[in-house]
Amino acid sequence: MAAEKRILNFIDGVHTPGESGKTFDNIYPADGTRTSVVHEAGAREVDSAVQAARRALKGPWGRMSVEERSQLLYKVADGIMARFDEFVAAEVRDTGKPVTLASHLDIPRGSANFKIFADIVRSHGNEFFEMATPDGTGAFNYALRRPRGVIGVICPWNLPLLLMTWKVGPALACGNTVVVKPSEETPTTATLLGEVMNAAGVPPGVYNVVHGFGPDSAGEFLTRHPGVDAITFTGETATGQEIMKAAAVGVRGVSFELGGKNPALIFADCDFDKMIEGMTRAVFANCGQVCLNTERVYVERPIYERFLEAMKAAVERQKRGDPFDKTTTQGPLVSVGHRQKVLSYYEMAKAEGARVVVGGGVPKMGGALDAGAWIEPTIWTGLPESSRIVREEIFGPCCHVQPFDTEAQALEMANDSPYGLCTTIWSQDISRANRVARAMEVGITWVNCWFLRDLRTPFGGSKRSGIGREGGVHSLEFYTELMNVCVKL
Ligand code: NAD
Ligand code: 6OD
Repeated sequence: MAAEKRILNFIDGVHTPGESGKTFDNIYPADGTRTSVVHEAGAREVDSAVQAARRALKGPWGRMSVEERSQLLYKVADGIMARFDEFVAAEVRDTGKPVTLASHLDIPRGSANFKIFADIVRSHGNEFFEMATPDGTGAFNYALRRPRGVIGVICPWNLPLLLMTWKVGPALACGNTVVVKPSEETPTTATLLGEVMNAAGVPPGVYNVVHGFGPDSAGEFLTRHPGVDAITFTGETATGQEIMKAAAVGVRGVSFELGGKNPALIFADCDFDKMIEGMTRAVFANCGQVCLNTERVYVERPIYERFLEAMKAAVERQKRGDPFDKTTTQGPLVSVGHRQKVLSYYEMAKAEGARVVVGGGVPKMGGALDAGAWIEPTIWTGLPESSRIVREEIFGPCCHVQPFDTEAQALEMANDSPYGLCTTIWSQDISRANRVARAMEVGITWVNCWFLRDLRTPFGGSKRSGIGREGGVHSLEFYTELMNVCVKL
């Protein structure tokens, strides 16, 4: 019998088990089987990782020029692509997402996240000001960007490699070192990346990975560690609040990408077929487990019934099944535990008297897949805007659809949320689309598209959806500290 796969921590360039010997299971959500055993990091391993990261700051990494660092990051990007199939398979087994999604989105973006920030740090200039002085000789000022130090990177499970490298890419490009805590649900690709870092020649201690959970485990040990200079986190708003308390000790900086309850505004003059194609992705991609997914849909009344029918038909066309099958479009949720949470909202919707347009339950898959975290994509209508279904982030393949009569009414409902991550607007009247986009209280608006990404643009949420913006040169704001040098002539 083949030995069971073990996922180890990656500290100072070495894959290492935790000293406590504690492990936890990594489950394939499509059928509930165990794919590997993960070694949990205790406070000791987290401390070793932070110490290694500190040493690396003072070692060869800290002395490298921007050009040398960038060349290593291009090698890391290439290294991911060289092991593309392994990364894809690992992401599919950890999350249950369809192999086509992992192949077209997660892994290519994992690689691109290193390339783009290596490009940006090579081309980005800093401020320079000349000034007059009373003695007439003059002076000049220039700003230097210096790394912040050791960055704690806490990640979620929905787009594991993509979201982790979205932070590690700029952090390393700016000369920092990192200790990453991947989600306990998806430990594999962060660990594989350790091998890629070593093969690329990234010095030991620059990239470290500790496995475990949040409270009283690796996540909390990392965010409370005084040797961590700043924390970047993607995950739930409630977790962000806890991490912020930890970061307050030592007055450390945070960058947060948090939850959302994203609206779509659909006007009767949209290109209907393109809109349905876009909205099918916006609501159901990754089984509704993208922070940018739409869970509130506002449709102008003349096309409301047509919209419901077309979306129902789109749901019925989805192919649910083996995530490794290239024709599969819907995989399971990430875990049976998460399905429990999503199903509790499905029950709540029924109890509150929602009209279920499609879905609403657990599908019969047949065979081994019945032990997986499968769920039906679901569309509801008929609930008031005050309903918890309309206000709370569910993070599943579902949405509530509300008709509207005027632009002002649509805007009022769309903005009436504690969250402010993103919106998608569908209209062929570009003046109206712009007007509505500017009135939205969110960090990102897509017009006639959804999740179309240019990595140079600012990315992040308003209100309770986040703090700060990452992406392009905006990432430099968080991952570097500016120092002004004033030189009197
Ligand atoms: P989560 O907040 O439960 O967990 C995220 C990470 O935080 C995990 O690694 C977890 O172990 C760790 N963690 C939990 N408690 C902690 C603590 N007290 N201290 C330190 N670490 C702790 O989120 P999740 O369930 O993994 O991901 C789904 C959530 O993430 C959704 O709310 C989604 O909207 C959000 N998300 C937001 C974005 C964005 O860009 N805004 C992107 C992806 C996901
Ligand atoms: O595309 C990105 O850079 C990004 N941060 C996406 C976030 C998706 C949330 O699940």
